[in-house]
Amino acid sequence: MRTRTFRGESVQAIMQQVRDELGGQGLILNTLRKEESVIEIEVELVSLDSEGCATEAEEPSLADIADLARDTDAASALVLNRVGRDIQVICRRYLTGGESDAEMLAKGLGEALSFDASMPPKARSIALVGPSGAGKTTTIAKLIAHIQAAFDTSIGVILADQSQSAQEMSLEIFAQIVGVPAVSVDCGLDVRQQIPEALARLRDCELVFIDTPGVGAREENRLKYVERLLDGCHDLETMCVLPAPSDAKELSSLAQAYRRFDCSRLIITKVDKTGFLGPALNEAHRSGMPLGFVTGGARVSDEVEPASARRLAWLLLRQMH
Ligand SMILES: Nc1nc2c(ncn2[C@@H]2O[C@H](COP(=O)(O)OP(=O)(O)O)[C@@H](O)[C@H]2O)c(=O)[nH]1
Ligand SMILES: [Mg+2]
Repeated sequence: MRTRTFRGESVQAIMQQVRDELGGQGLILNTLRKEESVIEIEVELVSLDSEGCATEAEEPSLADIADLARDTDAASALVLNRVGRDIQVICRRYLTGGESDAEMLAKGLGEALSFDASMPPKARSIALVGPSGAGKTTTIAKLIAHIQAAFDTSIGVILADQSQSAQEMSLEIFAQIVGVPAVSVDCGLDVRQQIPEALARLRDCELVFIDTPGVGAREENRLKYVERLLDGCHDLETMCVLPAPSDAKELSSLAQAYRRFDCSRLIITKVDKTGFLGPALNEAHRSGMPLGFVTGGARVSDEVEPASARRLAWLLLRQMH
């Protein structure tokens, strides 16, 4: 992938540079606020890619993967080693005699887990909650990009995480580039009023994403703060964001601590970074939370895709090779 980084003082000035130099062909990959008056935008050079660079190999079909898996009895090993006992028991019904079959594994996962990737959702506002660094902000940007490309839905964002560093994606800048109104909430005293007021300001938007501050499982004060923040908000769906590369105990304490948020779906991030999806799937199974999306990649143009049993079977079997 050919990329280029542009720097400037304002989004308008940088986007003008992008238009002048790339003829409007750039795809936004990342947006950072380096300093108060320095904005950095990373852009993929789309036109160069399509002419000169090899495109990524197409994803093999489930049948191809099953063939590969059969040789090494991969699915059985996977079921034994990478997912928890409860899921194993269900998958074993389908993977009889140690036979490795991706379709059968997908059937097992389909029974062990539930899925809900409906988007746009039924609720008007969606808050993503999760630990710092889980990928909440990046996932919101990815979802916005996908929804804008597919639907005619007017989107807004509420920026409730004030602790962004110069290395982290700035959702404020991204929103400005893609024409999405953004309202920052001030972590003042009257925390319960903040989101309803921001939602009122975004009353013309059909769908509003809320980017919340990261909270660890043992950070009781921060957990209470986010709880209060979302408390007065009606017509809200909360999604729990858990990074796949985490240990099972940590995921379990996070899921437990987040019960107070009444999350209706789970997003598993960073599946590109780990060979072990098992702990995250175990948590989905244990909590009974439907899986919404899985993400793979640090940039906005990287994957956020609907979670499905077939896709998870593919991801799990891919990790065997
Ligand atoms: N490899 C990989 N990195 C990701 C993914 N999602 C986010 N990141 C990176 O993880 C870091 C934290 O992401 P961010 O969205 O700021 O997390 P937040 O603190 O939960 O908002 C950033 O460097 C992101 O680029 C993903 O799916 N895969
Ligand atoms: Mg964030």
